[in-house]
Amino acid sequence: MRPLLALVALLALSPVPAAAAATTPTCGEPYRIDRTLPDGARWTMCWEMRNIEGLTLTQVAYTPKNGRAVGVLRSASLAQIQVPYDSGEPRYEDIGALGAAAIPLRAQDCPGGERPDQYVCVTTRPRGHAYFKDEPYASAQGDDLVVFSAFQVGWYTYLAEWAFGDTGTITPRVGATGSLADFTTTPAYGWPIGVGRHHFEESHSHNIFWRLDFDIDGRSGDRVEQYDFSGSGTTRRTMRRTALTRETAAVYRPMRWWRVVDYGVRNADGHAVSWEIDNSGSAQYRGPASERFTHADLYVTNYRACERLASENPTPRCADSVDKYVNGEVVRDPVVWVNVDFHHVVRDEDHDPMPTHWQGFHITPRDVTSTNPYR
Ligand SMILES: [Cu+2]
Repeated sequence: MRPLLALVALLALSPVPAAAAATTPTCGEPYRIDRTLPDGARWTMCWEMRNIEGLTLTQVAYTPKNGRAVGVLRSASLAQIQVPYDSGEPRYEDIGALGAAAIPLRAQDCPGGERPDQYVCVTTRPRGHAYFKDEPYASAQGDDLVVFSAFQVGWYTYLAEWAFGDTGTITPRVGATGSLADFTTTPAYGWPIGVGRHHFEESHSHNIFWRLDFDIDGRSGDRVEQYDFSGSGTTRRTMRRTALTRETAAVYRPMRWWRVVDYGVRNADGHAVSWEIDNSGSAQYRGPASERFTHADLYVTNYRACERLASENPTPRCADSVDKYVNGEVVRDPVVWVNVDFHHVVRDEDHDPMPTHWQGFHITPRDVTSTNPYR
């Protein structure tokens, strides 16, 4: 091998490059979050309260215990909350000015944490067993860094939460609480609450979209892949990888997942660093033809600054919804849009104040470290 090629090969196989400069957040106080969890893993990022998207996290980087920092997301935010009622009307699109709807948090709303301003909570929360085995005995507890804000939208309070695990997991979720909209309907479209069968509350969906601009150690080299495992009803399962090289509207199926991978960034085993996306927790709401943005569970688009929301996109000279962002472009800098839907069939328990119902998805590191990240 010629020296230059040898050097290139060596670089390609080296562990996550020492991109310390690229993974140090450029924001100052109070917008900077830098938290080392009890086991030694570290997350750094910046937060901002955008007028449209509300809580937005940028420059998100993960440093495994005893490892090097790796950039994960350039930005992450909510991209729409659509609330269509089962009778067909109304059909709310709740994101438009989420930043103005932020609710001030009291100390008790941010247990054990800090409020860098009155609308944001940064705290650490136990996650249960990180691992546990008997022979030889080994056991540890895991923790998450949690960043969240609350928003008042009509009757509902939405809790927008991001949990960053010491194992590198990212769990975005939204809780809906507050008060029911109190739409009385016919038995066909609702559920009786109150005494007897006189008052039917209308069923509805909360269709939530997240926008994730992945940048695995910088903008270049990120690819999105879809994995499927065929063989239902047979003894064998075979893996099929589909590279999503062009913009895509993808539908969830059992045993299907996606990952964002950068083949130019490798762990100590020489495996490409990637983050896997599991969107198996959705009710998969599909609206009418006029709401095509609800017709897929995960969209991959090439980065465009003006593409901010999944529907009712507010930016001039830009398409209106995520289904239209998908127009055959080659994906060089992927943005992933995740759609998770919850069908809320109201219960007696939902009387005011309504208990929180949660929906979200999981992002899991795949080959970011070459071994158990706790080691
Ligand atoms: Cu609801």
